[in-house]
Amino acid sequence: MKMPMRLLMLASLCAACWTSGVSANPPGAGAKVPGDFGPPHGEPIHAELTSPPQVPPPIHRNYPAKVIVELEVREVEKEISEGVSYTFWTFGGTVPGSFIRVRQGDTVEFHLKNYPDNKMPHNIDLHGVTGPGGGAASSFTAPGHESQFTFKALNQGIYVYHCATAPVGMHVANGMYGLMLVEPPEGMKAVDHEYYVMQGDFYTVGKYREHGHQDFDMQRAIDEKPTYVLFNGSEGALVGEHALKAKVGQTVRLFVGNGGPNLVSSFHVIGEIFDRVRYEGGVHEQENVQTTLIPAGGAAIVEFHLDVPGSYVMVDHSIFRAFNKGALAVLKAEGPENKSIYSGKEVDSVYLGDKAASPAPVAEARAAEASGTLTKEQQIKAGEARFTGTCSVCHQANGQGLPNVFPPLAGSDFLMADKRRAIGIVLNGLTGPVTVNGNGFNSVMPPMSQLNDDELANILTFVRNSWGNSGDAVSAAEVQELRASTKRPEGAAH
Ligand code: HEC
Ligand SMILES: [Cu+2]
Repeated sequence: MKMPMRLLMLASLCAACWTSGVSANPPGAGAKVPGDFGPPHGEPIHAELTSPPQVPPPIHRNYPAKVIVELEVREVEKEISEGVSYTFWTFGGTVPGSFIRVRQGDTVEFHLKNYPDNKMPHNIDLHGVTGPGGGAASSFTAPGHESQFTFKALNQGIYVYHCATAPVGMHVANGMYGLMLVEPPEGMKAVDHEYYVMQGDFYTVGKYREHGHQDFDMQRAIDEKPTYVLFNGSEGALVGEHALKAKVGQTVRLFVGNGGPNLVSSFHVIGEIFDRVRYEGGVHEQENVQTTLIPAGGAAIVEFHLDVPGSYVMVDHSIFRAFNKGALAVLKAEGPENKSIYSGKEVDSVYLGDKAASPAPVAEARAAEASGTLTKEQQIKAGEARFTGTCSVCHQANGQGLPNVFPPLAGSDFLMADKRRAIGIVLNGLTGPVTVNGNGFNSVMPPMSQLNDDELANILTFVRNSWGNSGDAVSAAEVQELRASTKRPEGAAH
């Protein structure tokens, strides 16, 4: 007797939902669905896709169209950090993948091509698609093949897409994600610049900045312990000459995604306040936001205007990721000073770290080291680039230190007296009283053991040959030898 009673209740619940406002339209073919503006009009349009950090232009169209998207998966070897290469799996050859821009109500004919030289099958799950798997099942594609499926972009917003081929985590960790913008029918408010930035976490067998080709490390990925956390797939993607650009007085809109696979991003621009954030990529706006949370597999649209020139550093404010795993990008604003709003100095090397200097000499030295032709001069130049933002915060850019606080490296008798001791100081730090050029210091220098052997060797070669110092070069082998012979407590920087 109980079962029929239950069925009856279910039936009446359902009856109630037919008459509620939510389901005013009967289901089935021909139903009117919100965001469905009817069949596509006009000739099919080929979507213009862009590589990051560029965004395709606004759509300015007042009718639904059929839009053809052609995306090719490429497995490519690229630089993840200076001197470190990694095999990325990509949508369109870049990490993140090509930016797709359509209008709400558009019918999207999606073509996924898997480049013949690729090794893996791939597919695509678009979070902006209504339908099981977001396209994943319909788009499974072997190397050298192409698949096609069609969907209607019913919901406006900014949506992540990603590969969903097993092992899904590995495909995502290798860079298989990107963004699709579904513009509202009336378009978006005009701004001066639109840019595409996407965070991701990467897992390599070698440690941070360990040179050479690095393989994916599955166990690290499972443990959620990334070696790199990056914007746009490389440490150098958005710094130096690749920094984003704008002018004082202009407005900037960033489409910020987070591909994960694991980490949630606390996205922050140092020195700016977001005027508006469409958090979680939805339609609601929050105003005057300092840091916005972007989940893995999520995105946000942030907008701000620039009043003061300078370098604005974008970070994941889980801050070790920014300074020790690479999650740092720069927006450079040019224009006249506005001292009534901000009186300070322009570039802050504390926030830029070693990215304040040009990485070119570092790359040059590494190439020379690999070919066995490294000269002292090359080491000095490379060391100077890494000294900036690493040692200069305390010992100052000119090596003079600060009286009673930080001892000088310039003309330092203590430094020059013992090369091996100097290597040990940088590796292991220094505490207790020391006398440098007759002046006493009794403070603490933290260990700098996060530096690689060659970075440390180059820095010390620079320091020992600058500001009146002159000495022989320090080799990576000398650093390696001392590092290996040093015992450190469990958990101390390696
Ligand atoms: C956070 C501040 C800080 C940073 C960063 C720092 N040092 Fe030091 N350093 C100190 C302090 C403080 C001392 C003195 C420690 C003491 O009193 O025992 C010192 C001492 C030294 C000495 C021995 C004294 C001398 O002047 O000859 C050397 C050499 C040295 N540092 C090199 C470096 C190098 C190279 C780097 C960058 C890789 C670096 N330091 C980064 C604070 C720092
Ligand atoms: Cu894939």
